[in-house]
Amino acid sequence: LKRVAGDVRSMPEEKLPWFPRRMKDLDRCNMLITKFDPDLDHDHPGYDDSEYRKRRAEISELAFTYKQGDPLPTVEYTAEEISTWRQIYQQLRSIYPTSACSQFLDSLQQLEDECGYGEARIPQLRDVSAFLKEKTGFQLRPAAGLLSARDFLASLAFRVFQCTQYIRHSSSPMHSPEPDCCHELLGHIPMLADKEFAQFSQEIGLASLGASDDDIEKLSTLYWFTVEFGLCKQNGEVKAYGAGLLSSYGELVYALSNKPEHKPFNPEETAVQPYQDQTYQPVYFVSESFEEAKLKLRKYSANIKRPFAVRYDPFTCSMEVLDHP
Ligand code: TIH
Ligand code: FE2
Repeated sequence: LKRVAGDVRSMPEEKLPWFPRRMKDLDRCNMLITKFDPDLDHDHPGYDDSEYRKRRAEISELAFTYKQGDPLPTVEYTAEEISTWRQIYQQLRSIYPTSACSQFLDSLQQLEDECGYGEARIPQLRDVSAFLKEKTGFQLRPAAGLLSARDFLASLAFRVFQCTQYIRHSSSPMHSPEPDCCHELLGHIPMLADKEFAQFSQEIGLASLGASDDDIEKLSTLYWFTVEFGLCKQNGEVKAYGAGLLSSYGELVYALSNKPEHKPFNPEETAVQPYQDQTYQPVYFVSESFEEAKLKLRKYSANIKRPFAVRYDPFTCSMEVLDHP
């Protein structure tokens, strides 16, 4: 491998999509998808609730004005918001021991012991980010809502996880079609505190940098069926490791029942499986183990065609771009 001179965008062979090279460039990776927007979508549970919409706009503003390196904004949650959180926490907590994978359970225990997790209050991103940084080097950054796959995946390459800070509408605690703080804090954070999972997440991010639209679509589908909705075997039983399951009582119970289809995880097939983002998935992919999912995914990523390779330099928090020999 040798270093590429100059900007990869000036490479003659083909036009490469822009991608972040330094952590600061993540300030440009915040393109929102206007899907499930409480201001635009008539089916959104908060559409008819002007108070809720006002609150959402207020919290979004914190993300819009955030710049890499700023302290993470804190949100003073209202009594109603905390009560939604409490209900979700209690219900999910009661089924985690039988439904969640062991890595999740270990991390959640640590978050409860060391980071103020519990039903009484909604943890602040600032505290959680400091916790994660010590465990796996991941850090958080506030996001105003659902981001484009390209931007979201790119931040993972830097071990930065973009998190929403608002909470779902109180009328639908069991399932939300969009991410919210319950999804981030209960679904993603415990998994990101696991070393192996953190590495797996960063690798998806690295594979996405400068990839074609077609490859981004496949990677985000893989992400969907692993990081969001993945199941894995542990001691002969099927357990959840996907964040979208671990933050939705309704879907977690459903995914582990005999109603949906369970298929073995195989990246080539998984990458082209159509997915459902309004309600529960009709199909889930089951890995033999965590290690298996990671190895298979790494092999898949290595086969994505790009005229260069990237390597993250953790000392300078930047990407080294190398061309192939
Ligand atoms: N459905 C999840 C929940 O109810 O917590 C949230 C999401 C997961 C993936 C996309 S949105
Ligand atoms: Fe998510």
